[in-house]
Amino acid sequence: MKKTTIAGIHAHEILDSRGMPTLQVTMWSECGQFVCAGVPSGASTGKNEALELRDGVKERYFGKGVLKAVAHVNEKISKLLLGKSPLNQAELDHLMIETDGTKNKSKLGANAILGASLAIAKLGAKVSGLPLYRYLGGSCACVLPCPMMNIINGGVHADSGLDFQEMMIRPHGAPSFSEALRWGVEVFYALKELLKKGGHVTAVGDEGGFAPRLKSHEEALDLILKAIEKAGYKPGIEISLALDCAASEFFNKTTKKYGKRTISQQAAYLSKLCENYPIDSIEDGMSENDWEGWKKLTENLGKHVQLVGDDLFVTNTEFVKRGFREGVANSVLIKPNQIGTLTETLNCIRLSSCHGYTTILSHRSGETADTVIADLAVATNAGQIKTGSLCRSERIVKYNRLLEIESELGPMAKFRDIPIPLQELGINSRTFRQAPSASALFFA
Ligand code: 2PG
Ligand code: MG
Repeated sequence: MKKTTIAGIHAHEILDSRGMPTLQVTMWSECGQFVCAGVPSGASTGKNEALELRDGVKERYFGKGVLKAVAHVNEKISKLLLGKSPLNQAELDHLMIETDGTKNKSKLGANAILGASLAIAKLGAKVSGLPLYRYLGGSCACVLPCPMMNIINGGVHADSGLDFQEMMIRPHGAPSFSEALRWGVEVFYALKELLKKGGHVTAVGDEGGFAPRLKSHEEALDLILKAIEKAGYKPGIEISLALDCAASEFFNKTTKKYGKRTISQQAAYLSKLCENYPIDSIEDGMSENDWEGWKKLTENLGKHVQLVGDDLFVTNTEFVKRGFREGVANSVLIKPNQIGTLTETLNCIRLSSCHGYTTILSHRSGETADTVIADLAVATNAGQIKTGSLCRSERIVKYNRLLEIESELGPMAKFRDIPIPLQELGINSRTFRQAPSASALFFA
């Protein structure tokens, strides 16, 4: 019989896509199978995220070194896992959670625990002779996610001067994932041309989207609409727009204002944007500290626009349950490093789906070459992924992994799981402005 137990674990410090330290965990089985897992890191982090353990030694990487987390993997976590079967994911994750013993994984560090947790899953898949998405999702794991591609970067991810962090395109009308990706690339380059013509810089931000200095969100959205048309696609019908406002970053807790806007003005502003543009998904339109504002936004837009909680929910079932109870948001952004283990990540996806909330697998702004979120999106049939723009290898590597999975699944690969052409529902680009297609796509 093949010897599948965990024979070794080793972590070391690597750099993420911003050149800041993070960790990589290598794990191997008795029968000599090796796997590696890299841990990402956010910039606009939610206050309730599990703790990313940093050394705090000013002389090394401005205090951002992760040698303590590395040592925790190599010592404490290693002791826990050696000799165990990687097939028992939930049990091993639970063991690490118990050993840490804190609510936010601050003792061992969520970065240390997640590195080990992802490595366990990868080793489990390897010793089972299965691709990760199939190992975790079984034979029904076949839905390729619609990519949400962040082609204009703002907020804390760029110096564009825009409050909103991400302006994304969703090529939901494409017949397949690979076509959706091609559409995205064509729009990205059409946008580059338009920016050049308009005398703007075409340098990119942290997630590979352009970061021009623009006067307003509307100017950015107009440019994206033009780029969609220039590339030969129909805004709203074939490609819609999505925002991540990352509003916690510009909400003032004392004055209760979003820049110059009051809470009601912020909700009204987002409604107006949805009337004027084919926007069908808004993430963190309100701050994590403003559940009242979130309620208002959900009442206004929640029936026909996907309202995604990122900082609000931090991939944590405790906060997601509060969302269900209070009727807040209708979608959950899923970032494994916000919660710290694969088991808890999968639980959050399951719980959200059970309550009719959509889920979106997501990268972080500081990424590694790890492609685990691509496999997770297919394993859970989540149907959506957010993994940046159409340049920068740490983003592209996830798209390329999805192309590989699509090709492997062949005719079994599904893309749009709701096969209702929007035209059949009487929705076209003109009526879209009153009746966004999101209702058809997300809530049919
Ligand atoms: C977000 C993410 C990823 P960060 O806010 O959704 O796009 O950014 O990793 O900086 O939190
Ligand atoms: Mg976000």
